[in-house]
Amino acid sequence: MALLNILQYPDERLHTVARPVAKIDGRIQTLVKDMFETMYESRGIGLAATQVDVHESVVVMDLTEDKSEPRVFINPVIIEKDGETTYEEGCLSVPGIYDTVTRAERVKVEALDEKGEKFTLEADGLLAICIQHELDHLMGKVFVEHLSQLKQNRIKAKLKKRQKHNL
Ligand code: QAP
Ligand code: CO
Repeated sequence: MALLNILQYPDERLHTVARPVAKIDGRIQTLVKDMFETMYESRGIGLAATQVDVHESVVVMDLTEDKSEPRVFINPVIIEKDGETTYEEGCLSVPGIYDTVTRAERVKVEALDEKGEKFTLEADGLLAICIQHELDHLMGKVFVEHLSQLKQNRIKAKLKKRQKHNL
């Protein structure tokens, strides 16, 4: 087991588009384990491989308080979406920043699990929001990019300043 380093916005590597996983082997299973460990340690509910500088299509998620519902999405694709909802989102790559994002209310996602089994999931509520947030990461998009340019510039300046002070 290992804790992975989480890239912090505005790191340009967060804009890398992930490639599909060709084969679910020991390397991917280790990546999944390490991503869960890293997410739980940081008290997150979702983490995309992009955020730990691995540019392959892997997401882990657990919306529970007691780590009882770990979910793995490999090569996920949203095949249906409808409705509209807003939520005050945050992100482990944008620590301490929360703002309102509008997304689809319901999504249907197709993906592989950690054993390579294909599954389809219909989600709403926080799960649907989390799926869309994490799939954005795989496409190189961070939630702040849903906000106005003014807000993005303010967030960038704030995080750069914070990162400079931590040198
Ligand atoms: C994405 O976000 C998400 O700023 C997952 O200091 C967010 O796990 C999906 C976190 C909202 C749906 C709704 C953020 C932890 C965790 C922080 C996270 C922080 C500590 C964010
Ligand atoms: Co995020």
